[in-house]
Amino acid sequence: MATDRQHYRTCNLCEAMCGLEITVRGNDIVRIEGDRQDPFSQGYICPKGVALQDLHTDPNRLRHPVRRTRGGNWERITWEAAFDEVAGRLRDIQERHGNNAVATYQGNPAVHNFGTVLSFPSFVRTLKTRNIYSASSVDQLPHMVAAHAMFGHGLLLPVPDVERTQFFLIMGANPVVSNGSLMTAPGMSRRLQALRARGGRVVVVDPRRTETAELADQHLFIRPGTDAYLLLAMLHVLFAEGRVRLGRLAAFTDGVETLAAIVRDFPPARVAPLTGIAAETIEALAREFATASAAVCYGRVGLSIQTFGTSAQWLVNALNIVTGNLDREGGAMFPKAALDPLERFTAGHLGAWKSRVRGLPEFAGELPVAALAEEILTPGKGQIRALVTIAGNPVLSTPNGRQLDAALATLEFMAAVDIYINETTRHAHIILPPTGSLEHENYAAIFHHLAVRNTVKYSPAVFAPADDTRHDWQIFLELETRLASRTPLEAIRAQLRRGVRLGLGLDGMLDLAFRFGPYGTGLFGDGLTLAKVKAAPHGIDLGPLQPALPGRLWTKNRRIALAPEMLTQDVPRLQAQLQAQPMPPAANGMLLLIGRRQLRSNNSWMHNSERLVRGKARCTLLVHPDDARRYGITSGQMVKVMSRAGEITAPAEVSDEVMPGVVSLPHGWGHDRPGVQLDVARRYPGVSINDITDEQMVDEVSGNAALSGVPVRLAPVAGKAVSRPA
Ligand SMILES: Nc1nc2c(c(=O)[nH]1)N[C@H]1C(S)=C(S)[C@@H](COP(=O)(O)OP(=O)(O)OC[C@H]3O[C@@H](n4cnc5c(=O)[nH]c(N)nc54)[C@H](O)[C@@H]3O)O[C@H]1N2
Ligand SMILES: Nc1nc2c(c(=O)[nH]1)N[C@H]1C(S)=C(S)[C@@H](COP(=O)(O)OP(=O)(O)OC[C@H]3O[C@@H](n4cnc5c(=O)[nH]c(N)nc54)[C@H](O)[C@@H]3O)O[C@H]1N2
Ligand code: SF4
Ligand SMILES: [Mo]
Repeated sequence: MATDRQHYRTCNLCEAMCGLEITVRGNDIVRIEGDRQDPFSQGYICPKGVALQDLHTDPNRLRHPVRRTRGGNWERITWEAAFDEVAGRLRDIQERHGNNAVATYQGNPAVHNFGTVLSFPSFVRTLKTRNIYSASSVDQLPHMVAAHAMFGHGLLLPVPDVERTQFFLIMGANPVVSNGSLMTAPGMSRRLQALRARGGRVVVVDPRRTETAELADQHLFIRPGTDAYLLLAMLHVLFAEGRVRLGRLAAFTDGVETLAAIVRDFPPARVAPLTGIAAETIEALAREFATASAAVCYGRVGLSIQTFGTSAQWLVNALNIVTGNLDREGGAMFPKAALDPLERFTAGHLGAWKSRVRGLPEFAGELPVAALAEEILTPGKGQIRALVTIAGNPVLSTPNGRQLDAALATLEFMAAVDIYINETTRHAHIILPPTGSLEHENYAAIFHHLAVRNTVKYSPAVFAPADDTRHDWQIFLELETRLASRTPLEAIRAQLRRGVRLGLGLDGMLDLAFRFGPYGTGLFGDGLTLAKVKAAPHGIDLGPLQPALPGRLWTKNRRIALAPEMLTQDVPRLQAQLQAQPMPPAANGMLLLIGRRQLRSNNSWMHNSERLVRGKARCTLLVHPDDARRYGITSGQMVKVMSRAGEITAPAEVSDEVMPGVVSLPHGWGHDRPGVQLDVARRYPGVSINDITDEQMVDEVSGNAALSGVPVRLAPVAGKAVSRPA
């Protein structure tokens, strides 16, 4: 009889970094629980962490490379054959059509995998293509553009000091369900309760009365896409009433006068009809924020995936700055991680080149994914002919997924580094599946940098990798080595690089990063090393967040730019929209569609775990009772939802948790496409909201997709859920 062993590691599924205690007997997982000794998560865990065991044993998870046959079946091939064929096909297409004919798309789990974080960038550089895409542009790109413009680095992202704030203004985020984003903070309910228990206040601004709003002191419905106006009006009040106090930030902040002049045009009374929030409420909110002993405004996905995404993120930062709450205890602060991503990744640049067809700007070398389908479908020099997807499912997660789905079918060649044959990877010619997350070591390089407390923790592998499998990073290294070997001399260099990286391994690279990072003392001395981190299996507490400015600023003059031109360029568009109110959709009798994250989903890819999907169908359309009455819709009835891009049919759930004029559908569903090999998910397919989001709707500054606030019409129908292109 094998005995039980306990393994400790950090869950890599979402950003919360929960400590897990995994009990293993032989090769089996007995149970997964929260690790109470983890100094950061203190035992908190959500149902997805428990479902890691289902991923580990999932019979649909690929364990060796497969090639699609002419008949549409999949055959097993060797790793060597797979690497040679993928590299050979990509190189051949680049030789015939130019480097830009090959595109890459990197999805969300890549950021949760240390091996990929380390090795993917150099693989991509080897391709020398401008067609680089990722989930960033359906997510946090506006945060990065704003941070780059204001603080000088796209990754210098302020994090709410939830532990010490006394006023927490949450806009377009639902951390009680999402477990926090660009704010790594496991156990948000407990943290919000603690905040209120110490006399602090929580205010949530959201078109839906969310699970987070239920725990708040106040919830304000806001019309989707109008947050920038609310923030401008709050700033207007602060300037008009002489409440602007930058404190120590004044010594290194430029642009206060410019901002003051901009906000003059946006008094609360003017923006109230547009936002749906009364002028007195806006005034009171601004005053409360300014007079709290420590306050922080935090805006997340709901503020970035909208047409004024970058403006909204800019103004969130601006509100924190002009009230002196940036870089101060209880405000918005900059964590200090043991591995500093700012040193490792580019600070960013915006619009150094544009996408070929629509002219959307690059940021930090990436183009907005809203342009991907048209770049594949539009003939001409630079047309995309081949694609490599890495840990991404853009058919379900990017706007107008139907169009992209059709575009992928036209590619000359597609490869996917992925664990499943899903809605996207079914179009691949070759799939290269990496080891499962319990089969490799990990370090949350990005999320320690976004955490509400400084900690460090290493996650060893729980199981040895199965025979003849490869880790993500090894896959990229093999592809890179082949692609970089165009001449004999290059081949020798590439082999040398490969040798060094294989020799160091992930541990070697991590050890060096710690030694030369903020807590290290180089090769000698008693600073942080990997050995020290490994000796603390539950993690090491490095203390609360500390003020870091102006030293940490990356702007050339080491000053904060409160109103840089990169951001103020959007002000005329904001003014024009205000003139045009009421906004066109409402005038045309249309509703605005928003999303809805759910605790037991993780974007599109964890619906193959029975324990996460069983029970009542979750892919429902929330409709306010007033709208339901108007359209003759009752709960449970099928409703056709139509947009410019297409139409889908989903069951209605009539509820006043959404504001009138707004409907909500979760994303990441729609698993019934032909060829998808997800046996459980296919039984709970749902429909994909992104079949009707619109790739033409973007935040104009960054090109980020505006997935929220899509104008739609409704029609009650008989029958079951279906999805159809327009
Ligand atoms: N309408 C709407 N759309 C949205 C959003 C929204 O709120 N509303 N949210 C957006 C956001 S924030 C994001 S981040 C995107 C996510 O968009 P994507 O990243 O494109 O989608 P995911 O569903 O996360 O897909 C993850 C893929 O990675 C694979 N995978 C899982 N683990 C591993 C691994 O260890 N290695 C490899 N190589 N592959 C792995 C899975 O099989 C799956 O194919 O969706 C966006 N789309
Ligand atoms: N369980 C679970 N957890 C997850 C994920 C998941 O899919 N499932 N995904 C992970 C990922 S990739 C990310 S990026 C994070 C995202 O983390 P969050 O940003 O917390 O994600 P959401 O729950 O989508 O919260 C967005 C909120 O914005 C609201 N909203 C929509 N439009 C607007 C608007 O115009 N204005 C305002 N003010 N609000 C608006 C929505 O109603 C919603 O409540 O979650 C991560 N965690
Ligand atoms: S909250 Fe996120 S990190 Fe924590 S257990 Fe759930 S999925 Fe894992
Ligand atoms: Mo995301």
